[in-house]
Amino acid sequence: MNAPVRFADPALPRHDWTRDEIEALFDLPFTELVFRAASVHRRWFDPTELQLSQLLSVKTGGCAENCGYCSQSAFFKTGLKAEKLMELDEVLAAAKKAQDGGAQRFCMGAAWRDLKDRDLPRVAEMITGVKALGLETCVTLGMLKAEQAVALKDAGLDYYNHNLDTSPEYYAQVVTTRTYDDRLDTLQHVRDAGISTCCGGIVGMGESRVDRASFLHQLATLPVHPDSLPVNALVPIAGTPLGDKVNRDGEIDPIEFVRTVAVARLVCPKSMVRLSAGRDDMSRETQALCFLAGANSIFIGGKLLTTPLPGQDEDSLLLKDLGMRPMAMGASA
Ligand code: SAM
Ligand code: DTB
Ligand code: SF4
Repeated sequence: MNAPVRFADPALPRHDWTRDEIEALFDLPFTELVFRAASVHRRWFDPTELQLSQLLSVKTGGCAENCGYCSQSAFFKTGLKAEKLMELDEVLAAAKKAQDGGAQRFCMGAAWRDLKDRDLPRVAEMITGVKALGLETCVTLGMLKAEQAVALKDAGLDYYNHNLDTSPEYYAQVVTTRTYDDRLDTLQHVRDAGISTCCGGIVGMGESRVDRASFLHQLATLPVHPDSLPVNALVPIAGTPLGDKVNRDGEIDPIEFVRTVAVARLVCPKSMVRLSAGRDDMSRETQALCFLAGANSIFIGGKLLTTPLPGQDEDSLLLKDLGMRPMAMGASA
């Protein structure tokens, strides 16, 4: 007797995805892709729940990297004023305000190429203080050494954000002051220290669909899938190479953006897929499609690091109209 044919369960996390398989997902009819992503989403999460994070730029501008999308790079004239590392009490006041506004995770970003040991004690105090308020903690500080990651973990760090940003093939069109492997090394240090990873990228930088598939292939074949997976739509910043290019060539099509979210959900089924930068320019309908396609996390609070987000009233109304609510804290898969 022939053995029954068994199909692999599409909701189970896999690390052996091929690029061809991921490109084939992108090429599915839109309705089929979104249906599959929504089906996988509800196997691991309640699809009516959203995780809510809030950002604060604790050290703004003057960055030594040349990321072609970034308002904070010292290489480009974007009109942004560089500021020093914020004081602890200012950060804690901002975190309290974020918590009162409904944030569950507080993410502190610094425009650094890498963390300098001299700045570690103050950043560690910020993490410990924010954690003591009862918030989840996240920082994004550029490249880390292994021992620095351990020190951040000891301070109470829950998540470290470090994005791969795009495909390895398109990377040199985006940044040349660091390599893809530099990024992978920091992610390894973060995992080794027992910190959860937040790792994603940006779409709409002039990359092709093949690049978007290759970028998601990188995430899907990491030793551990990112715990949080931010999908940013480029916020075009005047004065940056990619902002100027996208202003000329046009932005990513919303349908293609939703496809990217859906494929992210399918290849990293247990990750929190975050609808991140670019939400301010998105219609409510596009955001709703993203949630249907498996996005289950957003940034709130009116501002990302240097660019705007929808305000609290607008987001509360969107959640109410969609019948969605904040996820219970610590519910991450
Ligand atoms: N300097 C640190 C680093 O690069 O890892 C942390 C801060 S950096 C601003 C965090 C992430 O924000 C970047 O990796 C990028 O994915 C995203 N980002 C920055 N500027 C953006 C823009 N204009 N549009 C969309 N995403 C952006
Ligand atoms: C991520 O992927 N997106 C966030 C967070 N991680 C640090 C940052 C978005 C920044 C958007 C541009 C700005 O506000 O400067
Ligand atoms: Fe610096 Fe981060 Fe901006 Fe790149 S994305 S220029 S590393 S702040």
